[in-house]
Amino acid sequence: MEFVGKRYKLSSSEKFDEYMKALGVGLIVRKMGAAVSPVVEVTENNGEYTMKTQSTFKNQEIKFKLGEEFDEETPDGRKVKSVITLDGNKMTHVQKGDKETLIEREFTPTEMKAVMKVDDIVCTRVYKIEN
Ligand code: DKA
Repeated sequence: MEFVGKRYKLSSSEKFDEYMKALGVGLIVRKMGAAVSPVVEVTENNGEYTMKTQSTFKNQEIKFKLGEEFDEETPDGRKVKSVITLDGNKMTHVQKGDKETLIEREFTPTEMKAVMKVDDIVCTRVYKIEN
């Protein structure tokens, strides 16, 4: 996969505050979440994927196999059951917890676009490639 090992840094974000609010994230964490530009990197080794999301607020690392449910702790501390699948350069990430969240990430040679949905909120975050 061409996006493996590339670093993508947040460059624009829409409706992220509404998204976090719908997930019950408190004001202070929302302010910190809004202030940082995380860097996302996906690597793969023998079918095991690692996705690292790094920022001065929090570093998160999840490990998963495509289509297999795993336990995830989100950067704001929710414990969810997640499944990630891949179709070409499009990654679909379903998180089941108190609420169900859908995160679709599309990787291209220049950027990664994440569309994050919860309730009727659609948050769009675009990350630009760093290397
Ligand atoms: C990102 O990957 C953001 C990930 C969203 C996490 C949900 C709420 C976090 C609150 C700081 O850029």
